[in-house]
Amino acid sequence: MEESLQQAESRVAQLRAQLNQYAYEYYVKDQPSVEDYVYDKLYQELVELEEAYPDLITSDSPTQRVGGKVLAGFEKVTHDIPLYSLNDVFSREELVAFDQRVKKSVGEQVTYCCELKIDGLSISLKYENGRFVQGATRGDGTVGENITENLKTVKSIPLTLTEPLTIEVRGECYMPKKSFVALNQKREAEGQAVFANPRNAAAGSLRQLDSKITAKRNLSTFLYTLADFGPLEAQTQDQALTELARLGFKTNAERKVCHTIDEVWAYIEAFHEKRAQLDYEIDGIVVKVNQFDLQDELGFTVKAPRWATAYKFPPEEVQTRLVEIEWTIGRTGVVTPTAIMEPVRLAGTTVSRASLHNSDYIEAKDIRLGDTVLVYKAGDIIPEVAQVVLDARPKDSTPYPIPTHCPVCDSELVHLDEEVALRCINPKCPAQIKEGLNHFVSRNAMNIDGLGPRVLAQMYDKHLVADVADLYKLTKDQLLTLDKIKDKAAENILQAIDASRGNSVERLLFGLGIRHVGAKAARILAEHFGDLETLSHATKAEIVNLNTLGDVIADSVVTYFENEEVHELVQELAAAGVNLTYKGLRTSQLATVESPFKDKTIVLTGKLYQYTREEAKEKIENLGGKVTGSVSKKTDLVIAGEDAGSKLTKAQTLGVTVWDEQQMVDALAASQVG
Ligand code: 0OX
Repeated sequence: MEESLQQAESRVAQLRAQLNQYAYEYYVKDQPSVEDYVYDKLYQELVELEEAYPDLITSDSPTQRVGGKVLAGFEKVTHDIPLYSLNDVFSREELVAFDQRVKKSVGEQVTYCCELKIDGLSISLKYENGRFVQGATRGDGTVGENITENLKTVKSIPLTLTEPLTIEVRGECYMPKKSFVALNQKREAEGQAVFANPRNAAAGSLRQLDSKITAKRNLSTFLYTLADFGPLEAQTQDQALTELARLGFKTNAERKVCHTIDEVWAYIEAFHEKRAQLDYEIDGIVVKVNQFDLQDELGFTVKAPRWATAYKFPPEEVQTRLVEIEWTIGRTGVVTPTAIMEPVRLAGTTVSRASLHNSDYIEAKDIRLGDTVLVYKAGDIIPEVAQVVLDARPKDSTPYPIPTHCPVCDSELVHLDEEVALRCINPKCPAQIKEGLNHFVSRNAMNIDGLGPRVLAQMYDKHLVADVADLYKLTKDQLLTLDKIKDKAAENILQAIDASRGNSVERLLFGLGIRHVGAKAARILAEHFGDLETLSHATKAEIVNLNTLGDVIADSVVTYFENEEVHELVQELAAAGVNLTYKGLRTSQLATVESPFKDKTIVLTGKLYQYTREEAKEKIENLGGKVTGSVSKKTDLVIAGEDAGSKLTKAQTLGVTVWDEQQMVDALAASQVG
């Protein structure tokens, strides 16, 4: 037995060394030396040995990269040496100015190490005696989150270094373009929301509480610096990168030491060209003073090193042809144009639709059908038409005729109160009514499942439903006349409609779609007036006196209830058994709620999975929290779901506490109504 344990021990060591070598060649060097099956066979042998001798399992074994326990949340990690950000430059002039500032400080002997600016997430990796012990996100540069479990699954991150050093290494974690495309294809096929770009996909993957999910996401890394170069010999950034590679890290091979700023510019231009061919996204070039002694002389500002700058590429633009302009009519009658274009690849996704904002935008840019247009992604996410390529305009082209009449009901379109938006003001416009029905059943409103836009549109077109009260008169036989609605679906729909009868009245109030009355105003009104009947007789003064709602909302509510048809609708709803009273918590009750949300100003951002944004908001508000839309110094807490973007970054910059979804869910569950 003793002997076999020893044998196992030595075989395990041998297997790990071999597997680590193969993995290094594959994931770090990008030069596989054996077929996958060779690796798989040895890996399986190691798994079996570790199963037989669990005492031999070590945290840096290759078998530990598959992910494991699910965390409740991410712990905070304080970076002893902060992670700096970079000052940006956007033009050759600004770059030259940077060069001049540097030379004025440290003289002409300066050289620059140019690196690709990888568009990923900054990470910091700690090694003790050559073993990976902790991995963290950048966070606000001073405090990040402990994502060790997730980073362990990233195969290019060595679990053991080639030397037993105690160091902290920094770099970028990213998702290769190919993996991003494959992931989105899979998500699309499974009906999940796709990621807007590889960066968001990488961020979403690193923010998983279940590291098994991260393990499947095929992330990679490029490391570029150390928190402290003490233990290494390097005198320059270029040597530092060589050292990092020697220790087993993946470094980017495209760096170049340049002796003049013209040479730097040539490097920038070359990679601007090559950018599309790279396997990973870059958003610019980082230019660093190469010599460490000169870096030390230049030092840091509060935020960034004076010895480096990031040249940011202009946003990617592509040309495509404008085929059609689609006009959609919203619930409030606003008519919005969307460009329908020949599909093109842009910044990682295929785009065929772009926002055109409003009719003024089309006129100002003289956008015409058949035009070749330049499209870019605003904020890297939403496609927009930047301009028309006039040289490519067809000779027979004519200005685009802005519609004068509603494309659905043909009534004349107007601009209300100097608005840029065009509106259809026919309250009987089928498009508006359909949108109104969609709004009525939506989650924040009556929350009726099973009634998607297509089903509702059919109900309306088949004259089963003309207004929201008609939903409560639907019969099973009527539902069965709709496409694709069979017995079970019809029953479910009827059940969902029936359940909504019992909703507290703020849902109905919001669902009626009174102009300017959002979910929050609806709740305030419902709580104060108690029922719809009382609210319908409220005066403007009574509403304004609540001190939380302004003139515009008050006017809108009063005007709404002055309409005779509205009274008929309310009577019909009452007759159909729809609850018209407030059933939620009173503010006086809120005062007794014990919860971490009480009296806190909270911002929700990113994608949530366990609740919708609105459900979360309602729950937090019921616990005495105030949910606002933008992050400021006054924000107490930001709840960041998957793919959270600028609001999260801002929170981190301001040092606002950030929770992930699970932390919120746990806190909601733990909160008691006293
Ligand atoms: C990148 C990248 C980012 C070192 C000190 C301030 C910035 N995104 O590829 N940061 C840095 O350098 C740090 N280098 C890079 N290549």
